[in-house]
Amino acid sequence: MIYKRAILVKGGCGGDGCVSFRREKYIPFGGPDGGDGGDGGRVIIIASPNVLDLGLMRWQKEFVAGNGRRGSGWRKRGSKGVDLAISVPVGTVIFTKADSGEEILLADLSTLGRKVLVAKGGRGGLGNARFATAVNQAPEIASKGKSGEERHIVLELKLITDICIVGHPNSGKSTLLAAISKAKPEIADYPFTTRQPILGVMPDDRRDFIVAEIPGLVEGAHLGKGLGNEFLRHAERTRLLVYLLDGSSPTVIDDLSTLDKEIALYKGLSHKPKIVAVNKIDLPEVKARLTEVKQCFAGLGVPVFYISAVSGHAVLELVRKAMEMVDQESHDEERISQAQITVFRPKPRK
Ligand SMILES: Nc1nc2c(ncn2[C@@H]2O[C@H](COP(=O)(O)OP(=O)(O)OP(=O)(O)O)[C@@H](O)[C@H]2O)c(=O)[nH]1
Ligand SMILES: [Mg+2]
Repeated sequence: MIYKRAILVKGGCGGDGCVSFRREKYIPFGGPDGGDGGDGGRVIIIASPNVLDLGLMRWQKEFVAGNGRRGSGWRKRGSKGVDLAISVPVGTVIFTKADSGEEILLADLSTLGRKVLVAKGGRGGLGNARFATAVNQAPEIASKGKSGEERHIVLELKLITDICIVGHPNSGKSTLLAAISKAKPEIADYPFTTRQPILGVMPDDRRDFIVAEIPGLVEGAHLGKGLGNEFLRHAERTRLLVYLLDGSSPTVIDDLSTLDKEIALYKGLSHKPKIVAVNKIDLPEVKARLTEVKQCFAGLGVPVFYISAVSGHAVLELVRKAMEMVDQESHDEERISQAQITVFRPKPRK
């Protein structure tokens, strides 16, 4: 899957204006009748449900809209250039590149059907009919169509999810995802089985919850170690993080602080609501250490669950709490977005 691509978008060129004079039987000196050129087409990017990644941009780097047609006699305007609509997945963020190389946010296509104009078409040129004046009644000039806007843009896909499961490699993220959703990820007893983010749908009476698993994080992930760094961007737009710890790891208590440190060091993730889940408690060695682990995690200040993704122990409780926290978070988001809407009311007339 492709999550980031830089492309060039170009609006179509405007068609040229036309130089033409009316010539008909019994109408001598019919006057200038050259029509204007048509405007160039625009490049639009649209969030579509049928596209899963930015794979279209793997080979194609330039996206050019259609050119406007030339004007013609009888004051006929050239036809407009055909607009080019590029479909991208919901959750694509678009940046433009400044001359300094800095990326400036242009649009965030976070809802289905949202679209943004990224390159305008050039204006069509004027035909000679437009240049006629009282002094110059037979102008032999027309203007050329303008070239379309040209822009280097960067598209970045950031998945929009309700719950994101993060954890060290082999902690059981895929097993938990398979247990709580309809996803069927690959599960194996070696690290980095999952190399791409995986989405699952968790059905509920009220609505479906989207759950994601991102590849395992290792120490230094925020600096690019392992696979995690590239995929942490998908955790940026989740409502809840589930820290999944491998209960059978001898360093399970330190694992939590390593994981939390990596998450905190990645921009914009430290404030996210979170749940800690210690997995694999069906194993005898984990059961033996459970009291000690519980004591260490008692004062964390976040909900902690002791689960077994394989046997399903306490998974339902974890899911219920997760749904409750996601609902709370979406209510908060709604309140904030409503508070940001300014309503302008006209003053009553005297
Ligand atoms: N006993 C026990 N084994 C588990 C449990 N959950 C996962 N496992 C095992 O742990 C191993 C790793 O599980 P995965 O679900 O692939 O772990 P992951 O975190 O997705 O691993 P990566 O994708 O490689 O990072 C598999 O052999 C699972 O069967 C559990 O609750 N109990
Ligand atoms: Mg996995």
